[in-house]
Amino acid sequence: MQPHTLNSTSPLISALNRQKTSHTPVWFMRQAGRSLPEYRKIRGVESILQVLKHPELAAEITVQPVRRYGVDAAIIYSDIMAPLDPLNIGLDIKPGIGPVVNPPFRTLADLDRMRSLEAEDDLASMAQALELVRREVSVPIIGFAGAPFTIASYLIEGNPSRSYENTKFLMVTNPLFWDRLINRLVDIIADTLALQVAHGATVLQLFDSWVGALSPAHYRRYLLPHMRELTERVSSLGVPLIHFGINTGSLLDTVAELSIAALGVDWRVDLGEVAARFGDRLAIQGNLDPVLALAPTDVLLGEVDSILRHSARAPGYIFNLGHGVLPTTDPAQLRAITDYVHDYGEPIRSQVLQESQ
Ligand code: 1CP
Repeated sequence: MQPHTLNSTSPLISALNRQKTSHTPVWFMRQAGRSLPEYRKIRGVESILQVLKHPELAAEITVQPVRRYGVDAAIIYSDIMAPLDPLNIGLDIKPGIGPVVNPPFRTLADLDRMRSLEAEDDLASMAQALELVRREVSVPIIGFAGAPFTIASYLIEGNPSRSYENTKFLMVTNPLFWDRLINRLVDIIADTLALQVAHGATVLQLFDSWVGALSPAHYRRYLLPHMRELTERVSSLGVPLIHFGINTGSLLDTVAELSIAALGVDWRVDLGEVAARFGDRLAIQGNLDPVLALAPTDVLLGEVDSILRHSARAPGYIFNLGHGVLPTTDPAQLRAITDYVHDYGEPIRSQVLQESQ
């Protein structure tokens, strides 16, 4: 394995600054755990919320994929709902299901059930895990949080949903409830990200996984002002922020107005088009369909090659999947992607660019 480069000159940070890189950086959403045998060995059967109470375990799980794949970043092992766990809102993360909130948040009175976050105390385990990871790796550490809509969807629905009917209903019918809830979440998210930076995160990602369920008009009306405030607060931390959501093709023009460094996209968008449209302002991250990592290696690498070609018009580009690693993925496939992107990413991208000029 090649020695890791220092944080300040790491390919990930350079790409986020839309500068030239020694190789194309790559990491995988949900790279920590899931498909790794060494993860399953130490993970046990407890809820992830219990695992997160042991910083040395969380740190080890964070570092495993960096060792195994040689990826260009570690992402702290946590969950988008973890910062809400200490707030006593009736949260559980059920193995095989996901976040459950009982009873769900539906009225103004429910908001009083959620106390304020005291990040240094409430998230002390997360801070310790970050400090441990910082000693172990020289690649950048990505801190992350869920964005307000995606967290609100779990609080209001009470469980994973694909229609978000209660969330959308309250959003359009109860502006007082909606604005108060989202304001509370903006505070929690901004404080969580600030804590992560204070303890070693040098890149941040905001997961707005489910916001693609909204129309562009509703995104503008009910979320954009809050997202502006959140991303402006985060930009004062001085580290690059990546925005990610699935199914967000029709929202990208609006999302690109936020104070962010990079747009993360899924496979439903044409990467070439996104690179041409936003690459002069933002770094671009994505967008291999995670299902393709299950295909035979030659088929998979053909798809990786095609994505690299389509990315050429974005000076800042980070290879990633378009959503999280599927649990059935063979780790050797992720290693093969990483090696291919490292060896051929920049030669391919500069060749395509030259040919188009
Ligand atoms: O690399 C990593 O795996 C880092 C850890 C990580 C991250 C980045 C976890 C651990 N969760 C997340 C983010 C997360 N959590 C997102 C955004 C990314 C995405 O869209 O996948 C979302 C929406 C969640 C919410 C969540 N937590 C779900 C999805 C539920 C749904 O609506 O479909 C699930 C299944 C969880 C539980 C969870 N989070 C993480 C793990 C390892 C697990 C599984 C725990 C278990 O089953 O025991």
